[in-house]
Amino acid sequence: MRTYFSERHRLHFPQAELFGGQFVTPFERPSRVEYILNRLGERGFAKPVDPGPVDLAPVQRIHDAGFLAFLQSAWEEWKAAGFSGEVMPASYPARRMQARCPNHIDGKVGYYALALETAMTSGTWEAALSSCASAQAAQRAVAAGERAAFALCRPPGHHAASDMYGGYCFLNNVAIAAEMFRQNGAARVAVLDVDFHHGNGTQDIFYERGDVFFASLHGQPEDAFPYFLGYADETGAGDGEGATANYPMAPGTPYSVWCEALDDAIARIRGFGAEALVVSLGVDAFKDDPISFFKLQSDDFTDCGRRIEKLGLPTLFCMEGGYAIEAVGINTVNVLEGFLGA
Ligand code: 5XA
Ligand code: ZN
Repeated sequence: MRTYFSERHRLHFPQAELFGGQFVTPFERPSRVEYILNRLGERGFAKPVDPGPVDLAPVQRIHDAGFLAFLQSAWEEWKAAGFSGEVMPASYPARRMQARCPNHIDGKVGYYALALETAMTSGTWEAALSSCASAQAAQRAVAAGERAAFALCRPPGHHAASDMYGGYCFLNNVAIAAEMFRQNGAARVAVLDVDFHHGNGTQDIFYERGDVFFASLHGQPEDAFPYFLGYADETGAGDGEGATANYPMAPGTPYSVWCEALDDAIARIRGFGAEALVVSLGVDAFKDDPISFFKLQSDDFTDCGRRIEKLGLPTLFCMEGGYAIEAVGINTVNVLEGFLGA
């Protein structure tokens, strides 16, 4: 299985994340990918391929034009406003307030952000584009006949909605790739999100579409980020009614329970008749993840990969979260090896 990866992810490295009332070094940091690359090398995977430039047309099909313009110019506008720190929201359109986009960058950031923790810096936009380019290059490889490919995306993408960023995500890589499969002729596509956190952005993008099935296994919203989406009774709307499946699970959930949800999601995807599969591959369901609360062991990720393979679909894996830094490489590669039958 080929890996697609851009060194330009390094352009995104904020110094601060707001966590527990303090500024800490972001959990989502460049060294995460070093652990994954090292593990891929140790296990004999081919050298990663640089994806080349992003194709903006599929990005524009998924994301709002005003949102893309905001991401592109946010850093310059922030500096021009006289701010010397990293781009962070401070004001939000809370309940019963106007949902109109302000002119001042301080207001715009609050308008487009869905969470406070995710800072932007001078290189964030370029890094987000390069992450998306990896997903696109991997998608093209699968669409051209490869059984599977791995996009080592950083920053991740599944929290980004058409017009919102946050949860470390700016562009929704899996949604863009799923849309590319549709444009390439797949009548039905499925997105399976196994990251610990609900893929609110992906769900929101496809909620009213009947051609893309979305399934997410995640920490229940009563207790876990992103808190405000991901309940089991969210099942899609309009043409998309029945094409969303949520599996919220409680603190302490072990693999025995988690994999029953996985099997159900897989059965639903099979029943949907998907012709291609995009996996939001986060490994923060791991027992030692510092910001999550499931209890998966490293070997469980191998079993997860095996079960996904049984679907028999052309499969694109896109990296999302996972912050138990020394295990992130092992757990990620375990999923890929399980899929490959190693
Ligand atoms: O999958 N999403 C994440 O890992 C980001 C969680 C951010 C929590 N503030
Ligand atoms: Zn996550």
